[in-house]
Amino acid sequence: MSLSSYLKISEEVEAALKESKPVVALESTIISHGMPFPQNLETAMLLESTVRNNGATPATIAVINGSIRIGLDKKDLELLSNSKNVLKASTRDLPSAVLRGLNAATTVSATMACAKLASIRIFATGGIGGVHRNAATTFDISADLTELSRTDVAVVSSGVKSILDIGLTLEYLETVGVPVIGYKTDEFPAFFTRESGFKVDHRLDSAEEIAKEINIKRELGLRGGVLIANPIPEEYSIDPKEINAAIGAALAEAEKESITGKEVTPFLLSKVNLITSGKSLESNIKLAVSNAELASKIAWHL
Ligand code: PSU
Ligand code: MN
Repeated sequence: MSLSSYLKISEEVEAALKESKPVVALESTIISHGMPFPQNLETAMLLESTVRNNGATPATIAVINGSIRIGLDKKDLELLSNSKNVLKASTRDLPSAVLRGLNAATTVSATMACAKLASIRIFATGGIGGVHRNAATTFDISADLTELSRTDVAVVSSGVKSILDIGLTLEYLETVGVPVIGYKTDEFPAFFTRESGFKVDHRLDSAEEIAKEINIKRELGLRGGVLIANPIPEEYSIDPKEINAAIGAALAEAEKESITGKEVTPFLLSKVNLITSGKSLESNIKLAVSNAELASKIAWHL
């Protein structure tokens, strides 16, 4: 079977790719496992319109009935946002989701892998997965990092949540050769807050410069992605004390309930949202929009 029998690219995305117009990939786990309904559906549509308003074509990626879809319609987004039977698929789950004809939302890792198949070079999300705080004993390191080490797709995120060990995540990215660029910042952001206490590898102040670096990396034949860290807009950032208390409580609950494996991240996200009475969700939406905007601007120069 050829690749095209597994991969279905929407007409809109196909046309943009053919004409070498800017295309921005968007993930779907943020919809199915990252946010509650109906805000997840609203956000999925808002991210797509943000990309369009910035002159690029959105390509939300998921597996629908076993077919890898690049560019979804409203019905697909609805299914992902309110069906209980959507698998959370990281890269390793793609072959089985296709084989079994499943509906699966793609994480950052799987979205990168699928974007690559469609020759899409940039992708916007909220936050990526990383090294979990207790990774020394659990070995819980997100497949997002391994995918960044081998797949040539640039990812715009607002850093990582401090549900993770931010320092270890950055060490890991250095080890596997992933450049970490701070957009208008010297500090790696911690998702809800603009600061984390950790520096980025280097800082660039324009979308055009970022695109240049991505292009240079590609022209040098270096494998793997580039991580662009875009801090949450100041007005939506959350007081570090408040958010860290919520994260601490969520981590304690996960431990008490012995949550492991791929359930860990969705569990923590929903607990933090619950504890902050939706405040974290509001920030999450705003930063994702800001990332979609920046990714679109970078896409223009790739
Ligand atoms: N972090 C967030 N929001 C999310 C995710 C992570 O702040 O929605 C999702 C992304 O899809 C990411 C995935 O790729 O969780 C990572 O899951 P894990 O930690 O199981 O690798
Ligand atoms: Mn994990």
